[in-house]
Amino acid sequence: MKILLVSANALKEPYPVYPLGLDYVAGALGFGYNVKIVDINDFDSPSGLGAAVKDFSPDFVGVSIRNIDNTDTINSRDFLTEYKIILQQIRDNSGARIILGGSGFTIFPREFMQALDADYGIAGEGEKLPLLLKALANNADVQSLPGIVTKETARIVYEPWENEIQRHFDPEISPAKFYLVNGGMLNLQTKRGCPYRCSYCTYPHIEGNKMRFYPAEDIARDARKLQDAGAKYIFITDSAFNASYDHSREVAKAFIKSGISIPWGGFFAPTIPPPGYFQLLADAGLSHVEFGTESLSGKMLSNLQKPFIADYVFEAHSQALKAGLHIAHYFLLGGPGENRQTLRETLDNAEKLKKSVFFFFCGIRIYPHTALYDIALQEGQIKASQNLLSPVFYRSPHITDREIMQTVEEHAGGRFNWIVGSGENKATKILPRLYERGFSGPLWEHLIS
Ligand code: B12
Ligand code: SF4
Repeated sequence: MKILLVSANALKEPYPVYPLGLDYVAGALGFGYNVKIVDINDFDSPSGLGAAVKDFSPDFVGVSIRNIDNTDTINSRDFLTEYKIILQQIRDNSGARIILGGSGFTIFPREFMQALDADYGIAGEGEKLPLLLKALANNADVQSLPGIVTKETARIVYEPWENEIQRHFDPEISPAKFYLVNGGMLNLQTKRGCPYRCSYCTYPHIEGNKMRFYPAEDIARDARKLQDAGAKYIFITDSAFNASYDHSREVAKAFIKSGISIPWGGFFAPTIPPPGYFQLLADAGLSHVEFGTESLSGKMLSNLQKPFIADYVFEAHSQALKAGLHIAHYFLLGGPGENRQTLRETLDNAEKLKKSVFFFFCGIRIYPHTALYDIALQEGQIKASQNLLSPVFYRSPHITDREIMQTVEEHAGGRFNWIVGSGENKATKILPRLYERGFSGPLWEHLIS
């Protein structure tokens, strides 16, 4: 049986992101199937994809839907039209049945099934694909399989995959080349799941609340494969790399043992690290720490259900700085309870975080299965029947987005490391130029003067 896996993500901001999920889907399919991965970025036009579909003549086409929209309150852009064109190319060039999956799909499975008129979908981990294919081959009832979605599915069962997980990465046949040439970044996952429950966040829904760890040696072996394939930088895609201090330390030690010499980075929660933590990670090649700080107001941190207080942020920052790491803090402003006072507190406290880049986003995207969804519903900002595939952002009733943005801009006073919104800021225009000149990695450290 021939299975074509398609990465439909053509977004190149902040940089092109390697379709890691498809390596796992290919790993789950194993050698029992004839599997080919194609990436929309490898074609000059959608008809190029059409020709590849025709040439391979698949029985099933799996389409990975990662991004729904660019999550930007100012220049909002969604990708539904692009996905419709991709599905049309597949249909025009084969009679294959189409299966959707991916993190974006998992947030809105029913909406995507309707909008794209696909045959099947898998909400959650794609490791379930062989189960779906086997059930279809045996004419069995697919509706009873957890996570399997059809246009008729009324209730979706989200069940984390507890069995073996295997990444299939072969630089000769994977779409890695495009990413190696454009930015040089590949990616890696060390565990799945986030144990925290921040009020606005989809990650615990996508990956589950229970952390499921991969053996440190296996991760280091995969990292080594990426390095040998020519990666200049590895991004660790875990929800929060340090959500387990023990496991992330094991990973760092395994990196050292297996001779990982390229820099790497990831998302971190600004909780208090054990002594020497960041130094060990720096010794293993960690170069960039991206803290999901979101606010530095005690009231807002509590409203957003963050697992830390402002003092923890200062401590985590200081330890990362001592280890010589590049640090960025991400802020989400305008959540429930945000007002002039909480905003002022956040901005004043940010001044205490030296040698850092700050990314300020205003207005929080409302997603189903989050506490923020319930708050927005109660406050009448959304309706229960509303289709949220088109982005809706939570607005604090106490302060306007405009005032938040203006206050941050004024406070920033033109400093390059204070970045408001995404994309349109003067400072963010530096990054594409650096990529063109052959630099690799997130590169936001170049914004610190
Ligand atoms: C890491 C990450 C990033 C990193 C990526 C770095 C890198 N080099 O990899 C950075 C910070 C750069 C980033 C940027 C952005 N991101 Co991001 N990111 C993530 C995150 C945390 C993990 C993604 C990941 O790699 N997971 C690991 C892999 C293994 O899982 P996976 O791809 O989901 O695949 C599994 C399943 O989905 C499924 N699957 C996947 N494909 C398929 C296909 C088929 C057929 C099947 C059956 C199954 C299947 O099986 C896989 C294995 O189990 C997710 C949230 C999350 N927890 O998922 C957000 C997420 C994907 N990002 C999101 C967004 C919005 C963005 C940005 C647009 C933000 C912005 N405004 O800049 C950009 C877009 C970048 C781009 N060019 O595409 C959203 C997408 C939803 C949406 N609203 O559109 C997510 C879901 C977060 C959220 N808000 O909910 N991101
Ligand atoms: S914001 Fe980060 S720490 Fe909080 S639930 Fe989401 S992934 Fe976990």
